[in-house]
Formats: sequence, structure tokens, C-alpha cells
Amino acid sequence: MFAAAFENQFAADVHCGLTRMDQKTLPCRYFYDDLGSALFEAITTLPEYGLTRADARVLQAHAGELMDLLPGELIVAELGSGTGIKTRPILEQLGKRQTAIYYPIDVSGSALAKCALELGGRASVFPLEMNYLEGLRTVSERRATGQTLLTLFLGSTIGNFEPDSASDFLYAVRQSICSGDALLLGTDMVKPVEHLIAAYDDPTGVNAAFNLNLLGRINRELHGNFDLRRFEHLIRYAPDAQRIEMHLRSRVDQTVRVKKARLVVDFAMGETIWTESCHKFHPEQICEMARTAGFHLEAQWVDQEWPFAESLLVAV
Ligand code: AVJ
Repeated sequence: MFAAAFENQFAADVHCGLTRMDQKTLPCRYFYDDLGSALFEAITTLPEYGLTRADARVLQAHAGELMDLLPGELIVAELGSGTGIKTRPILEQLGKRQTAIYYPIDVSGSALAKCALELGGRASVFPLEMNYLEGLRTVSERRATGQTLLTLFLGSTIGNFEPDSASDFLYAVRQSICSGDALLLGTDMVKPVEHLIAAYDDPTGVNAAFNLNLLGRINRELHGNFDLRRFEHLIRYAPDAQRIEMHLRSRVDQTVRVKKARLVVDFAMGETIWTESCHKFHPEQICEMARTAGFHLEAQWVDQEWPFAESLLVAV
């Protein structure tokens, strides 16, 4: 009902987040328009941002072991595949014993198109431009008898969820698959704070551009009049919550109008918009999250250079 009052969910979510009385917020899923996806690709190449390279190293090094732990015929689904570059070693290993069947699921059509191009030679690729759970249920329904479903949730995207929502999400994934199916979960681990701050507030300013682009997207798609130069990128680390917080801080007292969200909103100098949470994990927390969601932790591989874990969870 609420969304119907606006021309789309984006407008409704912007209205909701910017009219909050306490802390203004904007959902991080709106970072990924074409410019945002390109800026994120650039972030993954930053010397300070080791997460994506660590994820790729673990997958490259352990794809063979992973396949050995999942005998029988497999189909592979990936939540938030993006361009799918990191998934290649898994499909190559699977391709040694069967035709690899791969369902990348993503909200970004442009990323899915690149993914199909990137991996089309190594697998039968069936892109699904859907939200994660809708896509997973679709794949689970399409499987043939005797096929095991391996779901990939890489890159520590799980870190964007607040802890309760992360558990709820893993539980919903569990409910969408069958006993014996598997989930490969990528999680960035707790590490020295200065490494995290440098990764999310890089001196080149790419994270800042990625963050500010959210206001640019609102201007482009919702006819806002944000002056991006009147906001600045701000990173905080909340040790108790093991969380990096990304904010946009207002440099001045100002009023912004967002026509398609039927919004006129005041910002005080120093006031922030909270745009993203990036939670970091300890190994035992992953084990506990798995158990409460109905999974057994079968194996875990951790990168030594940049602490990042891939955990193989099997549905009980
Ligand atoms: C894509 C969510 C894993 O949290 O590190 C990168 C997004 N935000 N720089 C992350 C991100 C700022 C990234 N994830």
C-alpha cells in the first residue's frame, strides 16, 4: 500500500529513510545502478580493499576440495552474483565431472549480462533478475530429481544485514532448499580497525564516490536536487557490533527536495544519512549462525593475508 503511493519502491524507501526522526537512512541496495556497479568494481581493485581478492584466493585454492565434499550431480545458484568473476574456479572444477549448470541471481541486469558473457563458455548459464529468495525458490523448483543444489553467497554481502536479519535471512534460505543441499557463505572477518577504515575510506576517494553516487542516483531517477558537494563521506567503526558504518554527512544546514518521493527534507550541519553497515565476523559466530538456521558447518577456509572465510554449510 505504502509503495503504491509512490511511483516506485525506490521513491518509497527514500521517503521512509529520510523522514526518520532519529537517524536518517538510505538502503545500501540502491548503490548498484550502472555507475555504482562500476565504482564498486573499482573499489575491488583498491590496494586498501583486500576483501574481494581474499575471497577469490580462497575460492581458487579450495574449489577442488569443495567439489570433493559435494559428490553427485550439482546445480549451482549464486545470490548477488554481480559479474560472477569469482565463481569461475568453482564452475571449472564442476565442469571436470559434469556440465556445470549455473543460475546467477542479481537485481542488476547489466551485471547479469556481463556474468553470462564471462561464464557462458564454462557453464550453462541461466540468469535470474530477481531478489535473492525469489530467485532461489525458482532454482529449487527447477532442479531435476537427484540433483543437489549448491547456493553461493560470496563477498561478505551477508555483512550488510543487521545480526537478527542475517539469521532470519539464513533461515529463509534454509527453508527454500532441501536437506543435503549446501550453502557456501563468504564472510569478512574481524581485523585491525585501521585496515578496515582504510578499506572503506580509501585515499583515492573511490568509496566516497560510491557512497555519494547514491545521492546522484536520487537526483537522476527521483528528481532530487542534492548538491553532492554539500555532503561528505564518513566512516565509523562500532567495535561492540563489529561493524563498519558508512554515512553521508551534511557540511551545512540545508534543505533538499526529492520530487518523486514528494519530499522536502532539512539537514542540519553535521547531521548524517546512514547508508551502509558492513559487519565483520569471528569464526565461531558463523558456526552459531549456521546451527540456528538449520545448517551444519561442513568445512571452513580462511585467507591468511586478509582474514576472510568461506564456510560450507550443509542443510540438516
Ligand atoms: C559488497 C557489501 C561486500 O561491504 O565491503 C564496499 C560493499 N561498501 N565499499 C562491503 C562496499 C563500501 C561491500 N559488499
